[in-house]
Order: sequence, then structure tokens, then C-alpha cells
Amino acid sequence: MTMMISPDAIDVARAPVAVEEPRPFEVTGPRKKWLVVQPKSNTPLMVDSGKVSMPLNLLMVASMAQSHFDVEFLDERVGDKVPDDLSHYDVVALTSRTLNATRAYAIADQARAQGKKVVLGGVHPTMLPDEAGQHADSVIFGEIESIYDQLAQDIYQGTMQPLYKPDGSWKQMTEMNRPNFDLARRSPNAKNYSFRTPLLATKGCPVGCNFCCTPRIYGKSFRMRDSDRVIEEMKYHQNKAGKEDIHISFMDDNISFRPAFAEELFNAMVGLGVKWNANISMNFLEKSSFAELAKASGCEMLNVGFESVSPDTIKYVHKGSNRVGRYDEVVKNVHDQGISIQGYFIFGFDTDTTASFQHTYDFIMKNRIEFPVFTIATPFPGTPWYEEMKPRIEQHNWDKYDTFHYMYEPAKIQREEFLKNFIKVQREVYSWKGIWHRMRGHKPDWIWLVNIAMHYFTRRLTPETFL
Ligand code: B12
Ligand code: SF4
Repeated sequence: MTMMISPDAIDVARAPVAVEEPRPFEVTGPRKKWLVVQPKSNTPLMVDSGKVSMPLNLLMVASMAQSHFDVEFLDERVGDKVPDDLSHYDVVALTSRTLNATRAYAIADQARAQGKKVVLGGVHPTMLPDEAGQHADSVIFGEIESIYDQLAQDIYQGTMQPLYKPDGSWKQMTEMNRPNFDLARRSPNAKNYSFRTPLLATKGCPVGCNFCCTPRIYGKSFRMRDSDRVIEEMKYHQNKAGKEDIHISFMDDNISFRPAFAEELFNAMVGLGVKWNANISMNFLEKSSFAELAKASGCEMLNVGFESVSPDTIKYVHKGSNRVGRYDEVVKNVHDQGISIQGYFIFGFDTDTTASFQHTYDFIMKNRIEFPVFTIATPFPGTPWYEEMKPRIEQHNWDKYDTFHYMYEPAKIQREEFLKNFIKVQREVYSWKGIWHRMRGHKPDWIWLVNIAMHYFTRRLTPETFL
């Protein structure tokens, strides 16, 4: 029996449990070959261009598959090409978010036309397994770790099932091994990966925002690795890079959800010499001591989902972790430690009015947010919010589900007015004057470069960009 945890058994999950493990499945004949692909989206915007982050989710899939299969890894976003002739492979395994689902399906159809077995996983197939099932032999719900043994065995025995879905429980993260980054690094296009090393310490976020896929996939579960395993992984990457000063990007949904774990991990990182950034819940930053510990452990930037400066909108999206009245204090706590903020702001909820743009602009300028990101409210398929908004949604092409396209008309702003203001707020925040106001005194680093790139990008925006 594989060790599984139920969502409510979080603390138990970290304790050693003595169970009799089954003999792992062993390959007796020739090893089958997997082609593992990260498809590039067809979105016209910046999302998949420039330096991209190494896809940790797919590397975990590929690393796991290596125990039973020969694996080749391709990432279309860096310039790797999927061959027309797939005769070399037995299985084509693809990951997909909504914005690259169309491309993932095209590759899947190509593979199946050549008689290959296709496995589809990732957020979009998880949210829409029936749709994905039309292009795949097997769809994986959630993560590969929780169903891998069965999948590997079924592929060899020719008994692949249409859907692999753990029955309400997920595998412990304490068993998670370090993914094999060499699978991606050996690509001739690997120079197009960002210098940041993706790493995972926890998974899940039970906050329950209605626009987010995470609670729909992982429910109320929040799992943690052993902090010493995370530190070991950081040291491995330091050794590999031949220097201490590496940049880690945590891929966690919300690294601070269990404060005691975050504190344990960050304390263990003090003195290690890494720099890091992570998604984090604002309520945790209301205490100045957390920002102090984050700084001591090497934090250079926190990714904060402010989402909106309107309490009505925060209520509308069910983001219980955000208290608008505490925003200024949270920013101050972070900035007092010299940590930068990548702040996410969403426009287009039914609670928004034209004034929301001005209020957001005022907040950003007053608090000198270094790296503001503006997106358009996007109901992702599979969320209850999508079902609610469905009759009003104007975009039915998955390529446009990149959070930069106009999805529906908000209740209190008409389309023209919305797009005009959406462009205006971005242009003003990223005008030379706006950049100088927010960034003066900030050391010369890549965040300056992002601001300069955003200046030129925002000059090119027109209402049509978002349609
Ligand atoms: C970290 C993160 C990012 C990082 C990604 C870095 C990277 N290296 O991948 C950054 C900041 C760059 C990013 C960008 C964006 N993101 Co993001 N991101 C996340 C986040 C918080 C975690 C993803 C992650 O890597 N988790 C860690 C991995 C190890 O866990 P996992 O994803 O569960 O992976 C397992 C399964 O997915 C499964 N699996 C995955 N693929 C496959 C394939 C096969 C064959 C199999 C068998 C299994 C399998 O096994 C994996 C291993 O355990 C998710 C939330 C979430 N929980 O999904 C949002 C999320 C994926 N992002 C989202 C969005 C919208 C975006 C952006 C469009 C935002 C924007 N406007 O810029 C861009 C799109 C970028 C792109 N080209 O895809 C949405 C996607 C919604 C959707 N339906 O598509 C999510 C779900 C958040 C949300 N709002 O709900 N993101
Ligand atoms: S806090 Fe972030 S990760 Fe958690 S449910 Fe809300 S949007 Fe998703």
C-alpha cells in the first residue's frame, strides 16, 4: 500500500509511520520510451516569451518516469521542437495549463495518429478531464506522485485507464525526491531558462479564493516536505552551481500557510547564502518578525496577491487572508527589511468600478510597489466561478486564458471604459516618472530591468491587445 494522507491529517503526515511497503513494480523486458513535452501556448502576449522558468511540475513527472522508462524531455517555450515523426517513442506525456491546452491537444492528436499512447496531466486536464480525455489514453487528475505506480504498471501491461484520480487522499510530500534538472539542462536551448532555480517546499492552499484552481485540485490539504530535505536540495544546487549565492524561486502555492513550518524552514536557511522569492499570504506579513526572518534567510522578493484594494472585491473573491486595512502595514514590514514586492492586482470583478483603477494606482505609488503585475479577472474552467460566469464569458478560445484577455463585461464598467483604464493604470505606473517614484533608492538589479521592459511594453498596449 502506498502511503497516503487525508487532507486533515497534516501533522500526522510528517511523523514516521511503519507500514509494509509493497514490492515496487519492476520492468522485466525492454524499457519503453517516453517523450515528455512542455507545450508553448499560442497566446500573443509575453507569457511564454523571454527567459522562462524551468517547469518543475513536468520535471517531477519526467524524473519519476525515469525509474521505469527511458525519458526524453522537450520544452517548446525555450525553442525545443517536437519531431513530426514520433516513431521513436511509446508514450507521449504532456503537461497543460488552460493557456496551452490547444497546443497540448494538437501534439496529443499528432501522437495518437501515429499510434502512440498519450498521457495528459497538469491543471487544465485536471479541471476538465472529459475534454482532455478526447485527446489522451490517460488523464491524470492532480499530481503524478499519487498515482505513478499504477500508471507505470498499466503502461507495461497494456491496461491504461482513461482517468487516474487518487480517491481523496494525496501522497505524503516527505517522500518527494529531488527532480532531475539535467533532463531540461541538456537541451541546446537551455540558455533560455531563467537563472532562478524552482523548488518546492509545500503544496496546497486552503484559503479558498473562488477564482483559483488550487483549492479545486488539492482541496483543503496542505502538505509539507521535511525542511531538512529542502535544505539538502538547496545545497545540491549550490554545489552544482559552484557558488552559495544562487536564486531560488519557491513554486509553492502559499509557503506561509503553516507558519510553524515556514519558520522552521527559514530558520534553517539562515546563513546558507541563497536568495529566494515565494508566493506568500498577506496575513502572515502582518507580523514584522516574519519579514525579519525572511530577510535573514535570504529573501529578496515576496510575491503578494493583493488582488484588489477594495474590501468588497476581496469579499467577492473569498480571499479571507487579505485585510485591506492592513495592506500599508504589510508593505511597510516587508520594505523595512529591504525586501521587494511583486504585487498582483486583478481588475474586472463585478464589484470593480472605474474608481478601482485610481485607488489601485494611488496604493501602488504611495507604497512604492517595485513590481506591480496587472491582470484581468479570468474564470478558469473547472472552478465554480467559471460556471457562474459562463453565460457572460466572451472568450471561448483557451489560448486567451492567460489572465491578460477581456473575458466578460464587469457589472459596473463598460468594455471601452474598462480597457481604457486598464491601459492607463499600467502606462502611468510604468511611466519614467512612475518608475522613478517607485524605484528610487533601489539597488541596480533585475527588478529595474523588468521596470524598463514594462515601460516599453505598456507603450505598445491598445484595447485590441486584450480582445
Ligand atoms: C508557481 C506557479 C507559477 C510559476 C511557474 C513556474 C514554473 N516553473 O512552472 C510562474 C510564476 C512562472 C507562473 C506563471 C503563470 N501562472 Co502560475 N502557478 C504557479 C502555481 C502557484 C504552482 C505551480 C507549480 O509549479 N506547482 C508545483 C508543482 C510541482 O506541482 P503541480 O503543479 O501540482 O504539479 C503536478 C501536477 O500538475 C502533475 N502534472 C503536471 N503536468 C503533468 C503532466 C503529466 C503527463 C502528468 C502525468 C502529470 C502532470 O504532476 C505534477 C508533479 O507533482 C500554480 C498553482 C497550482 N497549484 O497549480 C499557478 C497556476 C498554475 N498559474 C496559473 C496562471 C494563470 C499563470 C499565468 C497565466 C499567470 C500570468 N498571467 O502570468 C502564468 C502562465 C505561465 C505559463 N506559461 O504557464 C493558474 C493556471 C490556471 C489554469 N487553469 O491554467 C494556476 C493554477 C493558479 C490559479 N490562478 O489557479 N505560475
Ligand atoms: S491565496 Fe492564492 S493560492 Fe491560495 S486559494 Fe487564494 S489565490 Fe489560490
